[in-house]
Amino acid sequence: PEPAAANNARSFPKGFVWGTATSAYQIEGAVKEDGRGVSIWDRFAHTPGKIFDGTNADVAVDHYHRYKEDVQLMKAMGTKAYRFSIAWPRIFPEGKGKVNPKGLDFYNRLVDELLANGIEPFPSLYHWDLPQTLQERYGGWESRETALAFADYAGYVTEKLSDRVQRFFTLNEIRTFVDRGHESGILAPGFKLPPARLNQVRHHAILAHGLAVQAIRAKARRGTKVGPAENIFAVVPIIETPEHIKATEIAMRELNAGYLTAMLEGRYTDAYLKAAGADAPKFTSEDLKAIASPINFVGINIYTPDYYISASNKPPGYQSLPFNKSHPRMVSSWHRLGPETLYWAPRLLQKLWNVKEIYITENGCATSDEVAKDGQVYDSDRIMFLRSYLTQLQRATSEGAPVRGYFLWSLLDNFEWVAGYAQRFGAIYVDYTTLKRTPKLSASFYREVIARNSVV
Ligand code: PNW
Repeated sequence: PEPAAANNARSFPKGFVWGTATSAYQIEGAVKEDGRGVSIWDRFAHTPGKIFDGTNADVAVDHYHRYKEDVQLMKAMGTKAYRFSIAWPRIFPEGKGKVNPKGLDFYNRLVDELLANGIEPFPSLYHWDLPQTLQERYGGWESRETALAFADYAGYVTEKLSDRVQRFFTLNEIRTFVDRGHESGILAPGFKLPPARLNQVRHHAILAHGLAVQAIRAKARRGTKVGPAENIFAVVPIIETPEHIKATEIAMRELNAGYLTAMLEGRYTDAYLKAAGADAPKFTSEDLKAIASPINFVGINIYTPDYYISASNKPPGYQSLPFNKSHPRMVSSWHRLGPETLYWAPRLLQKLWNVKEIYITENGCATSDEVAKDGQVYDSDRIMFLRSYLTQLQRATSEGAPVRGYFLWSLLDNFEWVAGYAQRFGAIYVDYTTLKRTPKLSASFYREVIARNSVV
């Protein structure tokens, strides 16, 4: 990448892609329209007791009908890119078999609207809304059938959109939907599986990624680019000395062993297999080859840090640190402040696996936003959050880390999964009664960052 402009030490490389991100179930609503099938999230959100505020996303922020207005809001912020997800059950209402052309029509309209407004579409093919039929018929991600069905769906969608869309993400945050959906059970489908079955779910999810990459190569227009969007463990050496950095490198590889490490190396690490023992996933060497199908870029969602120090005297050579009780956090209880994550994640991807194209596919925070008497939303803490994280990202790019773009999570306040509508991640405030959109102060901040291509 080109180094930062010499005249501004806080600049990003020329052509840096600034965008916002959302996902289908969190914003679209219209869950029964135009032939959309049911997803595991419809089922989960309608199960009493699962969602903190008892809500669901039947309407969400009605993006399905308001997408033109939303594209204008993106444009007003000056964003050049938009990461959204395609709802699998809109395209294949039962996950496979009969296709629903009206479902695809919506994404055709959205893509055209984005392009007409100078915004590059970056779709994800899966953001957790598995067709319910696949859950019932095959046991969802417990079955290889789901991975195979995903690849077929991925091939179909990319064949239709790749005349206008250059880059696709496969699955969003495999770690989150595997572990939180199948181990703690706080996300859909809400299971608490024993280790052997959990490891098999994880294996099928990364296999789905790999098979989808192959299907996209076979079906999409030549030159279509593809990669994952993973919630990696964002490890950080708490003290930046060679000793602690070395330990953090080992931690990066091992913690992500079931996800990115397998995708990038085509193998499970010895430590991963040893720790799993008799519960290790069942797989073939063909599976591993598919999982490691060559990708064009790596997307990473970065929110919260994991701090490490060296423990060179005892294996595995690293030690994770607990958070001090007073360590600042954002509204989400899991969300600790750790801006250095946006420096270290790209540096480690480059160092360990020689990754040549990186996108920050999500970064942002929930804050306790309210509309003030003058009609404005003064989210000063979101600005503080973004400035501190972006400063570290700029540090990475100025040292040559190949980060090509950044997607702020999220464009709009939306359905925050198990938290319902109680946590607001948007740069744009949504009144959930009127669905009126109001750009927050952070939207103005972000507009200035984009206009100057520099931390401001
Ligand atoms: C991501 N964690 O989820 C998802 O991709 C989004 O759909 C979601 O709205 C956003 O981040 C905010 O939560 C995460 O515990 C959930 O570290 C949990 C964690 C990280 C990301």
